[in-house]
Amino acid sequence: DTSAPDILTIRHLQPDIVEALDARFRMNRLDQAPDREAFLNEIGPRIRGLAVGSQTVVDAALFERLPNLEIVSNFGVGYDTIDALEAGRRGIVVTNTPDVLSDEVADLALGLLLATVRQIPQVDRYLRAGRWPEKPYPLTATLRERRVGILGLGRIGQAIARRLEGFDVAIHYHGRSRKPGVAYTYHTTLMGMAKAVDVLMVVAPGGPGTDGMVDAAVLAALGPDGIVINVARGSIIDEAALAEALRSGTIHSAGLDVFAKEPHVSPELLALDHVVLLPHVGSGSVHTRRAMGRLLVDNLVAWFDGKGPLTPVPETPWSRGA
Ligand code: 8YV
Repeated sequence: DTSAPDILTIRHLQPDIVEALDARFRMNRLDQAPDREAFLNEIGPRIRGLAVGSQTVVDAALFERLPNLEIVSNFGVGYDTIDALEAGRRGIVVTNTPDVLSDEVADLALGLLLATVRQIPQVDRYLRAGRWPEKPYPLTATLRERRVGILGLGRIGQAIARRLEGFDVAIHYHGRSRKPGVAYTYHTTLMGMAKAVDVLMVVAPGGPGTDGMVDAAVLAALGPDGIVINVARGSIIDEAALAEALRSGTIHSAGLDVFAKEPHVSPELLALDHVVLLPHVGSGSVHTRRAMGRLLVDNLVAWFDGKGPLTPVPETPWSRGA
C-alpha cells in the first residue's frame, strides 16, 4: 500500500506488534537491513512514524536522518533513552505505554520485596541442593514492623503503595512534590526519607533528573537492616556504591530488576548470594506485554487517523482541540 504512512522499527519488536503495524502501515525494518546506513539514507525521508522498544536510543542524530518524522511510539512507560525535549523542539510527538503495566510491575515489586526479605530464591536453592535433611534453613529477616519509603509516587508507585497497605507496614514517599489527597508520610528530600525508613523502593523515572541519586550516603542512612528494591531504572542507583554497601553490611540486602548496563550485570553484584537479581521482567507477562503492544500500535493509528496521540509524554504535549 503506497498511500499508507511509512513506519520505521529499529530493533526487534514482539511479533503481535509487527503484525498489527504491517496490517495498517508500510513497514521499514532497520533490524533486517543488511546495510543500515544505506537503508536509512534511502528510506529516512519517507518515515513519518517510529516504533521503538524502551532500550533504543532516539536522539537528535536520528531525528536528523528522519526529516519528516511526526511521532515516536515507545514500547514501555519509561522513555529515558528518547530525547523527548529535542523531539518537542522539532514538533515530534512522543508516546509511551502508561497505566497498562502499572499493576503488573507493582505485583512484581511486591514479589521481589518478599523474595528479598525472606530469601525465597535462596531457600529454593537450599532445598534443591538437598540440604533440608541436614538442618532447617537459617531464620531470615522480616517485613514485620518495617517502614517502606517509595522513591517516586507515580502511577506504579501508587499501585505499589496500595498493595503495601495490605501488608501492614508504614508507607513513606519522596518525589518532587507532595501528592494531594495522599495520606502517606511525605519527605522533601531523599536523604530525609532514607533516615526514616528501612526499605527503599525505587520507582522513579530514569534520566538526568534521577541519575545516581541513590548514592553511598543514602544507602548508609538506610542502615544495617536496610533493603533496596529497584524496579525502575538501574541508572538511579550508584551501582558500585550499592555493591559495596551490600558487601560491607552497610545495608542488609537488595532486590533488583534493573541494572546500569543491561543486559550485563556487574560481577560485584553477581558475587553476592543475599541479593535477588531479575533480568528486567517487571512488565513481562503475556497479558501485559500484549496490552503494551496494543497501546503502541493504537497511538500510531490514532495519530495517522488525525485524532492525535492517545498517551503523549508531558515533554511533547498535545491538546485535542488544536
Ligand atoms: C520495558 C520498561 O518496556 O515500561 C518500561 O519502562 O522498562 C519495560 O516495561 C520492557 O522491558 C520492554 O522493553
